[in-house]
Amino acid sequence: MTAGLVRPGTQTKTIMTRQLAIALVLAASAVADEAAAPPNVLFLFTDDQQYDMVGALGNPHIQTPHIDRLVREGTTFTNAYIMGGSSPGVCLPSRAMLLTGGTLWNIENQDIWNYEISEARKTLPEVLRENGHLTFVVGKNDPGRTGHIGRAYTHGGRLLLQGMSQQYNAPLHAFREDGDYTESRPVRIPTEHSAEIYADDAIAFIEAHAGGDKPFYAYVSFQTPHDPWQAPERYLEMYDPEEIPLPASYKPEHPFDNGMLDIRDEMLLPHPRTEQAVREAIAKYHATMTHTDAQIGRILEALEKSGGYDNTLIVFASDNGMAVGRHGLVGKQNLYEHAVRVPLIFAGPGIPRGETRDHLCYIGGIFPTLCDLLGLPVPETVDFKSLAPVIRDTSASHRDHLYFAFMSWQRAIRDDRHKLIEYAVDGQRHTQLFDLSEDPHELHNLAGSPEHQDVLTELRVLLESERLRLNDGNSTSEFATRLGTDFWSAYEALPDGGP
Ligand SMILES: [Ca+2]
Repeated sequence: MTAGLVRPGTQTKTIMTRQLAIALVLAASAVADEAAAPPNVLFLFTDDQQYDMVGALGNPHIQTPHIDRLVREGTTFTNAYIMGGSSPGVCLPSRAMLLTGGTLWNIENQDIWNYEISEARKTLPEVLRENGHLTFVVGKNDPGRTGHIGRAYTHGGRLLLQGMSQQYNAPLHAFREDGDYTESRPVRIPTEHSAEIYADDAIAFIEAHAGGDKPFYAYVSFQTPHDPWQAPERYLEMYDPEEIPLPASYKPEHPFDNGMLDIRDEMLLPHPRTEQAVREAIAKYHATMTHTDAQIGRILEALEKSGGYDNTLIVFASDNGMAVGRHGLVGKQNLYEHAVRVPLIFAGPGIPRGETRDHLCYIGGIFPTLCDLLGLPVPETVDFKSLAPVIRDTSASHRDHLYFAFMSWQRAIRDDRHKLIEYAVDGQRHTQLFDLSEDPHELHNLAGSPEHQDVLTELRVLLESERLRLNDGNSTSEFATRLGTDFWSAYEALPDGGP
């Protein structure tokens, strides 16, 4: 093309042609630089969103148009889980696993009242900051201790430095560049909803930095749809309790003591859980989710207007699920699918569009996955496996099974078909065995079925080997070790209680 512009014998035109050629080379190298520019990362994280609370994943009873867009534009993991919880506030260990990439037994300082992320493990935002990203945080920070915020983030919006609050009038702290929150006092705005505040601050950050020299990592951590289920009236009006179908696993009460029947979450609905109370709760829960989805829509729109959308990796996930009437429970202090299974979507450069993956995985894998996608080395302290090979090639393998634990009362394991849950509570053992391929809502306990005894035995052997491999009851954390030894000593001392 440049050669075609040269007209021999014309000095001026030759100079002009040279200038044009140089300009073209510069333009081409600018394009090359742009193509090679590391992508931004936008991490949208919700609180207590059930895995099936996404319209595009086959749930016609909830409206999530903006998360649906991410499903259409990205790759969705349909069997993504957390490992369980070491406290009734499952958010804490879930987020500590996410931020550090450590398993439930390798996150330290787990005491719920003194919870802090250890400096021994670099967090995902710390790694990105060290590699040239601007790092931004807004919303719920849980663990509430703030040491890791100072280490990890260059920028921030308003922060909730506790596990939960009212959605309006939330006690929010201004981000501090020095990372020192000892003198920080929260500010409350009675008329503004937390999700709108977090979206406002995320949008302001994106508008200020999307066109800058450095790529950004923006972590938008909503405190919704966690209760209290509050949203503007027009969202509440979208869901008529009379039209909400009861969950397939609805029960008025849980059939036995799982160790957590008296916890705060379980008091959100009356005993027995009436059909009407469950329908009303789900209506408000869904309204809160749809309102949060609308805030996600605002953030995505701002990213598009900034010109940064096409060069931004977007991750969407939640920290744990909820029961809200399933199995007679309300909270997340259990190992049923509705508690430990969560939505997980990746979208953006290099991510297949409109695809799903059914590989068994943990959301703790987000950390090494983002490192892989950004071409950064994964710290040795990260326990979870990267999902990048599976994102690129659906025939790649990931895990054969997943192990779950809840405090000192429940342990579980699932493979690609069956799930075993073992309980040892107050001198009683209970065993549940579900065939998830035929019974995804965990309705039919097969633990007493003669033809399933081989499967039961196999899963118990696997549970024991994973217990040892993961150091459940024998970890570096005194707190986690105690939870493990308490469960396993009770379990082994008690006779098999059957289903
Ligand atoms: Ca949560």
